[in-house]
Parts: sequence; structure tokens; C-alpha cells
Amino acid sequence: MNSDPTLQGLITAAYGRSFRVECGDGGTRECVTRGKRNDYACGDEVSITAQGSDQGVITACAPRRSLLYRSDQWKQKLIAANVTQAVIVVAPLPSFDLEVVDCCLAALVAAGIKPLIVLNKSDLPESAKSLTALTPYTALGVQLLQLSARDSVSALTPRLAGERSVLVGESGMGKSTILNSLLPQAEAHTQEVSASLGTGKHTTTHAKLYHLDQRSELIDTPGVQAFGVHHLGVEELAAAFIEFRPLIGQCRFRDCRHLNEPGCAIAEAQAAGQITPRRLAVYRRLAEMNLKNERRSWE
Ligand SMILES: Nc1nc2c(ncn2[C@@H]2O[C@H](COP(=O)(O)OP(=O)(O)OP(=O)(O)O)[C@@H](O)[C@H]2O)c(=O)[nH]1
Ligand SMILES: [Mg+2]
Ligand SMILES: [Zn+2]
Repeated sequence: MNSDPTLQGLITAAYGRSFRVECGDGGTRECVTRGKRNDYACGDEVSITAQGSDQGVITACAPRRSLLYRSDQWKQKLIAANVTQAVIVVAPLPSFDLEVVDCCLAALVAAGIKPLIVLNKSDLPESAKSLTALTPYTALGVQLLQLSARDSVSALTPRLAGERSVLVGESGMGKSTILNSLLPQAEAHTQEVSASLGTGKHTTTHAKLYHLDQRSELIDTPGVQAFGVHHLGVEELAAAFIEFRPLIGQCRFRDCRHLNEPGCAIAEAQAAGQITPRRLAVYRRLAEMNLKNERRSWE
């Protein structure tokens, strides 16, 4: 007789090879994986074999409705599963990199996850400059919200209702501070940014899911330095740049990669002022890099 029951659960924390699973029986168990498979993420719905009241082994994972991940040339890093929305958090201090926003946005579009940009720390005088830098995204139809998590997050609350959202961004932008303001009992660790380095200190070390209310969840994640999108092939990458979408298929060559081919509709749109040169340059750099990797993997 097998006395270890199978339970259904939700991964609420992912620490490398171990996972915290909130189970259908109301218990929370620290779980490991079986065999080589450990590609689970916060938000995954899993079956586990319970071992006692507080441990278990993950045995299966339900098909995902969405998966957010980043990747470099060597590996993929899962961020969150089954999220409906991602909140890209930026702040004027420490300064943020627009390319991280571009890459993150591309990954979200490709994964079918709704983006929302939050400009946090709007109490700081430098935020006016940050807002200007972000206007191209609002022109693309991406929602943008200004906040000061230290003062109030009430503008964000209605945006999270009924959604499973994930906070993403560079270190020190205030993701965990936003979480704590929404849910004081989360008591997530936050930390002053480094004045000498002008960067965050990578305070949050693993992804964790919190229940805001019965139907809204929020996942806090560790800050990233870069948001690699090596998993997107060149065609997919072009389609993940929102402003390129209506132009795809209109280039002279059907297999145009929008690098420097003649008759490229996207290059023409840029020349006509309809696409910002910076975004096209980012796309081209990423596309070149991904093509190089594709070639390498064929060799
Ligand atoms: N002035 C100001 N500072 C803020 C605000 N929100 C957060 N901070 C500060 O910014 C610093 C970093 O905040 P965290 O919440 O730890 O940042 P994080 O994005 O979670 O960083 P990682 O966990 O490293 O990714 C802390 O000192 C916060 O107090 C804000 O609205 N205004
Ligand atoms: Mg944090
Ligand atoms: Zn083209």
C-alpha cells in the first residue's frame, strides 16, 4: 500500500532545485524534484507526492498558460509561470537601462503576457528625465504608471485585481518595496542601493508568489542585470517589437531580417520617423547575436 498521497499544488517559491508548494489540502511543503527535471517556476501547478506534512517530491506539472523566461547563449532562466501580466519596474535612481526594458518587453510580447511599466521613486527630482525616456513606450500603447512606493501604491492596486502579476526589473528599482506597500505582511527584504556603484545590491534572491487577495497574486523576483532573449529566433524577435508588427511582410524580400537589406519596410519606417532609431538598433544587435548563435549551433 502506498501511504504517500498525491496532492495538487501551486509553486510559491523557487530556490534553485527546491520549491515551496502550496497544496490543495491547505498545507505548504518544501519539495524537491525527481530525476533531472528541475525546470519548474513560481506559478507552476504541480502534482506532488507528499512526504509527511511538510515535504514532498514534484512528479508532474500541468501545461502552462504562459511562461516568462530569459536566456543567454548558454542557459535559460525561468522567471514565472501562468502569469497574466508583468510589471516592469524602473526608477530614476539607480539609473536604469532602456535596453533591459526593450528585451523584457520583447520577451513578454512573445510569451503573450500583458506588460505594464511602473516608473517608481517618482518622489525623486530625476524622475522627469526618466519619464521622458519612457514616452516611446506609451506611444507603442504600453501602459505606464508613475508611483512612489514609499508614499502610496494605490494607483497600482486596481491594475493588479484579478491578475497574476510578476514584478521584473533591475536590482534596486523598488520591486520588493512595492510588494511590501501592497501587502505589509509580506515583509520582503529591501535594501538601500549602493551609492558608490550606483546599482542595486541584488537583495531578493529568489522568486516568491504572494496572494494579494482571493483572485490576485503577485510574484516578486530577483533583479536582473540583463534580460537575454536568445530563445527568440530572428523572425520571432522582429514580431516581438510591437511597432514592427504591422510592417512585417511588406519588405521587398520575403525573408528580410531587417538588418540592412534593400527595400526593408522597417528601415523605411525608421527613415520616415515612425520607428525610433534606438529601438531598431537594439533589435538589430539582438538579431545579429541570435543569428550568430543559430549559425554556431549548426556547425
Ligand atoms: N525615494 C524612493 N526610494 C524608494 C522607493 N521605493 C523603493 N525605494 C528604495 O529603493 C531601494 C531598493 O528597493 P528594493 O525594494 O530593495 O529594490 P528591488 O527592486 O526589490 O531590488 P532587488 O531585490 O535587488 O532586485 C530601497 O532602499 C528602497 O527603500 C520610492 O518610491 N522612493
Ligand atoms: Mg527585491
Ligand atoms: Zn525588412
